[in-house]
Amino acid sequence: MPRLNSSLLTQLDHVRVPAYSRDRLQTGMVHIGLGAFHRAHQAMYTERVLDRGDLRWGTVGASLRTTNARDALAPQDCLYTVCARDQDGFELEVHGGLVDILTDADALMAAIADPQVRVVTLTITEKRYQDADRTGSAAGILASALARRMASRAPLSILSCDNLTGNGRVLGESVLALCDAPGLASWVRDQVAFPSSMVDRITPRATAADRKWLNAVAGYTDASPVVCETYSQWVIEDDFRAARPEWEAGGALLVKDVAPYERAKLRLLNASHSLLAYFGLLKGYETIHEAVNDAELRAFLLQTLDGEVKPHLKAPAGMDVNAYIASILRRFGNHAVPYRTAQVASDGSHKLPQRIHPTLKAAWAAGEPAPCLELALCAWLQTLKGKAEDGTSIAYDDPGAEPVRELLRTHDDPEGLIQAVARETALWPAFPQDALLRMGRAFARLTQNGVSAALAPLLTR
Ligand code: CS2
Repeated sequence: MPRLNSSLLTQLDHVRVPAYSRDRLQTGMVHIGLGAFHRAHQAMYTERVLDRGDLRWGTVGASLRTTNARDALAPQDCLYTVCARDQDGFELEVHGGLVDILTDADALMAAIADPQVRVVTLTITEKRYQDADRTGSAAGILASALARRMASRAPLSILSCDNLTGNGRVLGESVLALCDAPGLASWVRDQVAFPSSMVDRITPRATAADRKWLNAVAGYTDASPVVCETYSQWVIEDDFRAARPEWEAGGALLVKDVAPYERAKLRLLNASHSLLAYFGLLKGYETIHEAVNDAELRAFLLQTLDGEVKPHLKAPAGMDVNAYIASILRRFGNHAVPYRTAQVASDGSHKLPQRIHPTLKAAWAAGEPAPCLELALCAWLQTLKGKAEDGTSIAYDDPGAEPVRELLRTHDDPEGLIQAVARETALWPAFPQDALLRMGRAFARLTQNGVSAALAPLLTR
């Protein structure tokens, strides 16, 4: 079976291929973090711009942690297949906008310093935003690259595409904190924009089964296809210093303030994902679609959103929150794109502060208890013990949760553990004492009697 590469493009049936000539692409963008999500999302919007003939926006991708992306994609001329699937079928598309893949920091800095590049986008995951290491972190690399770029005086826009409240502002602050070369900070403030954006497309890590499936339906091999849902949304703060691709061509929304969109997505969609992941793992579910179809978990989720999240959410003007919630449930039920509970659960120590803590803080500030979300934090703790209710093991990555794992080893008593996590780790915001007492009791019920017993007293319908 042939392998995907440039010469195959003219022979593909039922696969959308670039409508433009790749040899004429210029390099106008750099992307840091060449994972599946970028390729399913921002790259798709860029593809629509290229299709319309604006060929300034070829992308150089950087993947510094491993050479996996380069090893898989370079032999395919940087081409890859996006497989969008849902219950009704699938659509295949080969993207052509990626022109090169860099794996070392120096080459990446040189690319960012190139005045022809006008936009840098990032998908580096939540936890990398706390990383302030001068040489290894994204913020450090950006600061050094900007120091080189300043010589050319070419303005730049740096666009964060991670699930973080105020992602652009957070990134801009960490970059500026490292801009200590003479004159650099003030140049960056004037000439470099850090717009925020809200990104949304469910894109699980592709598996060997996905690669086999693609071989069977398309008749060629692709070492690194992307599997995602058909739905996609991108809301971008319209604050650029230099030219940018007209991503509106792919349906992106450019707005003055993305905060309401980010909030709604993080507190409704991502919070729901995390909640289903932790309770789902405890109940032995491997995927989100199984968890969302569990009657008890679904009822609990709806009640959490209706009773605890919605009342404290300032949604974007004109958004129908109930319809949005219904669409989340539908999307999560898409078994054509199985999303592993363990993947969503990973890095909870960085995700939950974006997804759940803001609602908890708002509820407590209003003097209202939020027992469902409090129990969700307990479920997270319980999964860190590594055992599902049926005794099988739970394993996922979350290095940031190490302080909690440490406390779990030394505290047997559930109420004492809740107090210790609140007191001794920096992972939770300042919880009011009554919330901690309530969580202690809820955690005791969860650990001693299981998920159903812990949910039952909270379910009102
Ligand atoms: C998920 C997100 O893995 C996770 O934590 O909640 O990646 C989610 O699929 C995306 O934000 C959807 O846009």
